[in-house]
Amino acid sequence: MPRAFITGITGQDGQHLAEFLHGKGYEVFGMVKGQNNPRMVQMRDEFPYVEPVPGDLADLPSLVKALEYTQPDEVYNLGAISFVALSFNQAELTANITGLGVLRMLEAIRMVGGAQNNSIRFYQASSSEMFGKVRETPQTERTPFHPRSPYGCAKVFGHDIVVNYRESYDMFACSGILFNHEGPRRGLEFVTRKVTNSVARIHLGLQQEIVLGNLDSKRDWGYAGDYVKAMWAMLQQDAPDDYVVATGTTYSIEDLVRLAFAEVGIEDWQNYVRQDPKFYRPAEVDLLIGDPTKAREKLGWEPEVQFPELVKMMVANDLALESKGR
Ligand code: GDR
Repeated sequence: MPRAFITGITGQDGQHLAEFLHGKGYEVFGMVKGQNNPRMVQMRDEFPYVEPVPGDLADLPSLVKALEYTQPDEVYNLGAISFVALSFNQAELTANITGLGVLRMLEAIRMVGGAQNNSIRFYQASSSEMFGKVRETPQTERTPFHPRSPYGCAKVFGHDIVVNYRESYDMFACSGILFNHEGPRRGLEFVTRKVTNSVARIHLGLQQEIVLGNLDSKRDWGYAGDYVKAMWAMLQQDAPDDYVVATGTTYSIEDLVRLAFAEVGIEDWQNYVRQDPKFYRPAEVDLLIGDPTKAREKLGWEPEVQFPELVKMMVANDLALESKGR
């Protein structure tokens, strides 16, 4: 039975990946930080097959202990401060967890012996936020980075240190440059879920309006359930490499809002949306659109869910949740 160790297990991607790997016959271990972590209760109920293991990306000895205990074949580093807006307020914490956390995990793998014989395969969750103020469109694995937030800067460090450890120590370490990926498990702080949940609540008479920031930025949005399959596929190749994972299409926040309201039969969405500068970011990423050619050709990976279908799925889920009082 192959063994997988996942950081960020309680997040959206951790949940999808745990489910996917369990379906493939893996023994799944999930790193859980903090004492009495409230998300653990939900995890135990929904994913009883995941064994929780204590650890923290800020604490190298805890990572070493976790690897010694779990003896994994594959490590997926999904743990991070992942909310871009928060990273402007907690820049140092973001650099420590989202950036240095990657270095600590790589060091932990070397310490428990994985580097010498390539026995532990490592996946790093890199991000399209690294492209930031994009140098070319669409973005590929060769597009230079120009991050626009402390989060993006930390992810660039994480990405670069993975390449460096791969080249320096011959580690089987891969980065997936994942563009935005969403779904019913997305946290309410991210714009897709914020919109679909608010639309459901407005439809049910539980809320009057949605307050948003910039409606003009464009994102390449896919379904998280599709994207975790690419993570796994990267670690099954003969050689480690980096891959862009995206749909190759882009939509604005305004498109998202229009599509979501249309799901509940509201066309005059402008009457329900207010913009507030507090949701604007000090520096914005205006346009993201990825070129997933390499992932398609080398991994045989293709997104199955396109954006309109994704919005439909998320609104339907939020309608079901909100109508039974969550
Ligand atoms: P992003 O996702 O920053 O792209 O990073 P998010 O959903 O937070 O923002 C997307 C865009 O929407 C605009 N926006 C708002 N965003 C939020 N959260 N709330 C609002 O009210 C709002 N109004 C407008 C933002 O300005 C932005 O342009 C996500 C995260 O999951 C990262 O961790 C990941 O690396 C990348 O996707 C790929």
